Amino acid sequence: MNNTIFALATAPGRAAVAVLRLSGPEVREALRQVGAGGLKPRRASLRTFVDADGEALDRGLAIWFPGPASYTGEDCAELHVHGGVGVVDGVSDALRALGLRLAEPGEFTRRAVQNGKLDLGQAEAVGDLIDAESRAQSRQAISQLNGALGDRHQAWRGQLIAILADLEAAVDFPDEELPLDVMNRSPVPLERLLRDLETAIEEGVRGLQVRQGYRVGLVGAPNAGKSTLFNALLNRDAAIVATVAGTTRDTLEASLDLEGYKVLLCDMAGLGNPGDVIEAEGMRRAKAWAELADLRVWVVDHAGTGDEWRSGLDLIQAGDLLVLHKSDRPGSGAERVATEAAERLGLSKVYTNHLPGGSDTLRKWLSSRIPDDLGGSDFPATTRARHVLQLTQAREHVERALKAPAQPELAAEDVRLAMRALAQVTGAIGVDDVLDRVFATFCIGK
Ligand SMILES: Nc1nc2c(ncn2[C@@H]2O[C@H](COP(=O)(O)OP(=O)(O)OP(=O)(O)O)[C@@H](O)[C@H]2O)c(=O)[nH]1
Ligand SMILES: [Mg+2]
Repeated sequence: MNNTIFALATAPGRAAVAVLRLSGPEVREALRQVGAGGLKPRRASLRTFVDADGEALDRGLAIWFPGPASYTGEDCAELHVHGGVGVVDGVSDALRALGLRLAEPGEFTRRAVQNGKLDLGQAEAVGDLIDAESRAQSRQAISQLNGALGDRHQAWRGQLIAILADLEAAVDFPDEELPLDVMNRSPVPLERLLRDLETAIEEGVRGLQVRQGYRVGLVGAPNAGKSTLFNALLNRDAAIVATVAGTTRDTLEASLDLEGYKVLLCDMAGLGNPGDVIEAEGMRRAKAWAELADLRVWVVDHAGTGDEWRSGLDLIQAGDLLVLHKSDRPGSGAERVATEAAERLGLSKVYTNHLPGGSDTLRKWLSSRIPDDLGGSDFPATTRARHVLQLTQAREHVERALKAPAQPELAAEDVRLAMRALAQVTGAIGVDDVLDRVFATFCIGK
């Protein structure tokens, strides 16, 4: 019975209901043994669950999902029991005593992939859906679970098979009477595919931002008010605010939800001349985070004097935001020169302060900018570095294939490699069906 697995599908701990999930060849027999025999497929039935001695463990619902029309493709079942630790342990012990094994992490979904119920992208989407902290994350995962990734790759695969068929024909039957344009017609679909792949790779940036969180870094001089803004955006006292310049040294990350998108906000050390090794390390970390951020909020003291306003300017990029903070105090030369620098770089500008409602302008600006950056008519199907990597490999092969128009055998090899790279995204490896298509579409063979 070792191949039949079970696991608690709900979170452990006290709850109204807990769901135990079972999958494998011995599920039907196990159900019978724990007092849940005679179930109708996919119908919830009330049963008293018992152990091997016939002692009642709980009364709850049992559902039987005979394979292959089940999540894993195998025989599956769910036991809905009362969510007390004692009940869950009792039923788990009874299942273990019958020889069922506790599932490994992700094992149900892995079986679903192995049995062809889900492709790899969909399996990843299941994980993303469970981890989703914002509406955008869950929407993106659902679109992937519905097969966004698989559908697209299926279409590309079809295109590559057709291209390969042309190229194979040119290689294998050079003297036969091929349609004249066969040799010349593959560049057009290959070029179109190349553009599609490039778009998909670019989309990957957005897909990752939605899935992992859009990274916003607060950059500026010590004492500019970064931690004050960090706390205001988070609505809690997360970072220490003090009159001492150089209060924040570590990079502090916290996530917040803006318009349904997950945002990863980072407070960091003020930039300038470090007083000691700790400050120097803090500034090094701050710069590293800011460079990788999707957006830098350049915080400048509205009432600042001297050259402090410049801090962090070298990190700021077009499209970032200038925040003139402490706007409750009279503006100074810093306001003017920072504004000029911002105009040169094409930055937007807002005014904030620590008074109630004083950071609303910043929140509003972010709430419009982030959905603008991440939104679109669809969520991208490219959501992880793994997808981007495979797509980049596929693009390289398509590019190479395009460079070898006079050598169809070389081009064919690159098209095959491109297919392999794409197949790895969805986990559908195997290019043998290409040959079938060659003959089916061309009718050249006998
Ligand atoms: N008048 C005024 N003072 C402010 C405002 N915001 C923050 N301060 C004060 O400015 C000082 C520095 O604020 P912080 O938020 O700690 O500044 P920081 O940029 O995080 O500073 P470091 O962590 O040292 O880099 C504190 O004494 C705050 O009380 C504001 O809008 N107006
Ligand atoms: Mg600080």
